[in-house]
Amino acid sequence: DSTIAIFSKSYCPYCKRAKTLITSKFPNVPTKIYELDEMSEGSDIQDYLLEKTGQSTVPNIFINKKHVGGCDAVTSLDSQGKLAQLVGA
Ligand code: GSH
Repeated sequence: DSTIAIFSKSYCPYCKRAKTLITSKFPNVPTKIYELDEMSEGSDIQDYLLEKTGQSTVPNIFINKKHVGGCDAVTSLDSQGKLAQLVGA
């Protein structure tokens, strides 16, 4: 399993920012990116994520199977120095 899972949409600027932050900070950490707008099941997955996490927006990010939130959440964890700790890197 991947350490980080990012549910994204390919055109979403917040997703782009979050993907860049994570892949540049943790290039060696297994990360799976799902572009929901490019998947036929994308809207079902988004509905499921809403049910599971209460979050309807993308990016919707999980680290070590724990729901973390979106772009704002990872940016703020990073600036508090807590992101690497969650990732275990
Ligand atoms: N504050 C959110 C974050 O930090 O992640 C902003 C995310 C956001 O607004 N995402 C938009 C969204 O999910 C796409 S750019 N819109 C609803 C949708 O695509 O279903």
